[in-house]
Amino acid sequence: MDETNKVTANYGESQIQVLEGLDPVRKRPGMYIGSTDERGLHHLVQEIVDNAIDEALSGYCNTITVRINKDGSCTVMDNGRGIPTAIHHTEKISAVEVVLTKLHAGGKFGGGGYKISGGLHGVGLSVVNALSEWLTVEVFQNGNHYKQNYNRGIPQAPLSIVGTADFTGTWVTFMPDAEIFETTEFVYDNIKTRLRELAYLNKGLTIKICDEREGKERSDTYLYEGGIAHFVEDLNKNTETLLPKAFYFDVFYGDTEIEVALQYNQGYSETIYAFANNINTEEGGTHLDGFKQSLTKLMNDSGKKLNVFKGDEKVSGEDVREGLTAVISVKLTEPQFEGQTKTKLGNSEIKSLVTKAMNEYFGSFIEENPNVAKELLIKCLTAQRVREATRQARENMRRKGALESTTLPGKLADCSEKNPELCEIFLVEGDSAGGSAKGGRDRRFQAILPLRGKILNVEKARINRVLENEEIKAMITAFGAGMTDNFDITKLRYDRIICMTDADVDGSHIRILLLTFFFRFMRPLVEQGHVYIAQPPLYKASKGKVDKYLYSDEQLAQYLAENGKCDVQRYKGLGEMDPVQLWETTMNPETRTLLRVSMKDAVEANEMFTLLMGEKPELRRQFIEDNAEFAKQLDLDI
Ligand code: 1YM
Repeated sequence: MDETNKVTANYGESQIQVLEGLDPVRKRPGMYIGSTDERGLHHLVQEIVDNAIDEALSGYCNTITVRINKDGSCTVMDNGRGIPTAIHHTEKISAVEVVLTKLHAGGKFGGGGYKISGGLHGVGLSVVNALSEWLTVEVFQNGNHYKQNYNRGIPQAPLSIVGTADFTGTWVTFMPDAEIFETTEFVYDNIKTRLRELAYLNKGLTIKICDEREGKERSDTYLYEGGIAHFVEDLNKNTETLLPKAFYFDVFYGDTEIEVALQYNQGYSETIYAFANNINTEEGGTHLDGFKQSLTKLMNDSGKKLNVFKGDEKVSGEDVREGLTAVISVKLTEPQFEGQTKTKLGNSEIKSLVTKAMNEYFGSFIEENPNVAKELLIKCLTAQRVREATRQARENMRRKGALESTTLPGKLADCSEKNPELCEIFLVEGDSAGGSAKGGRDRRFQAILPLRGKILNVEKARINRVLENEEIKAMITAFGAGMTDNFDITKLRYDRIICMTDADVDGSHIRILLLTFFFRFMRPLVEQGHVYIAQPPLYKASKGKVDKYLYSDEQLAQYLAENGKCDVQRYKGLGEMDPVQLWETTMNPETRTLLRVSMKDAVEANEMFTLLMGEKPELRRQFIEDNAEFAKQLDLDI
């Protein structure tokens, strides 16, 4: 068998190398699917979808459907060749049963094909089977409809023919085992996000998802003929772009496929996603390195050639990537994943292949479109000048001791505890609330940083203005972990960063400005769950000597219904509460409620921030009209 041949004809059942049974999976599910929480549960769907994607990548399948059934089970269907049904020569059972009941270490069933969509290298189906209360596999092949049922990985009968079929494909239906999983309830949006990403990454493949659970009925279909070019245009859809369409190429070097899509927008942030075999390589790797290096080199060469750069003027990688949105996707037969989370591509040959492809395609693009090239080069030069000015501003600040000094900002009331894991910092809106918070806090572990007025909207500002902003400078020094590329979470001085703003429109606005700043400049803070939102009460109801704090209109209505006449005071701002009240209602860890800000999906978060905080007010207005309910929750200031 030719290991490097993408489409392996006649691979089939005889190639399967059998190893062990499924006991280890049920004994240690975490080893196979990471965890048994909601994340692990959705991993099951992913594993089966990965098998179907492999079949699509081999060129035999163009539609994949995921259905959440009425009874809470999940069905994954593809229209590929169907898992081989013939009897395996040594095991004396059908290949289907081998695939569903035997674990296989390492590469997928003896190699061949791309087998690339990640996952567990083909052990996925058997792992899902082992962790399902019941599972049904159906194969449509040779004009027959085959079916087999399993309970907790154990076949209830051999694979048998139950009818005829005039199409081919594989259907797997499974009910996750409640003995194994903390929750067995599938979350539609969770599955949907990944399926949409897979549709972008596999152009021409139709991926459908539907929910048939009572009261939750909905469905979505994804098909992107433009693949990652469409992805990039969607990422940029809330921005002003330089060119109406993304630049895109797709090339094969032997069995290795390289796809790049890019498009510049008028913003200042850099959004690059790199994938290897459909896996989001969050830690980067050789494909990303190759892309970045060749982009910088091509721009510099072109700047010289077109006489846009004077003398020995040069731009840096950062200058070239300001306002860039790009997706790099490579597919290869033997991916090597490295790094802490195994999301860094290690194959060294990929770097030179990406460079070669970029030179060939992006090189020709800028040669053939000198006017576009000039516009890009001028943008890079502007970025460079601003960066230079910023560097000087930073240098001046450093000399003045503002940025990296250990001198904490004057208005910070720090805590006495020095172990960051025990410490928290409240970012408080306004000086009067700051005063109450300073008075009410437990000074051993709670620090207070009052923020004056609105902080800068970093989505619309260049980095030099961001660095000049007093409130932002104060946060950077107080947190102690730097920002952007220099952000080092291990230096963080507080485990919890708590935004404590008024329960009104201004308060919500300040909160979203803070979140935008964290997302763009200190993203690990958000990713690793260090950011929280305090929940101050909206009302105080007093009856006789008893005060009751109420945190929503619903709570107030209920309280009033249960207690006849009482005095209701509406808190307009945190500043109206005295220190004791603020401690009791909002700051005391024993009694308070904090909302933790999480970021499940960076793509969606990016979309939200560009939309809500970016350059196109008309989109924002439209979004708010379309999402009146949601906007009410966010209390957006329109
Ligand atoms: C809903 C899940 O598993 N589809 C699927 C799986 C296989 C094939 C086709 C397939 C692969 C090959 C040859 C091959 C698998 N086959 C095997 C094995 N969908 C889903 N569709 N013929 C059919 O890889 O050469 C494992 S997975 F090993 F039996 F060939």
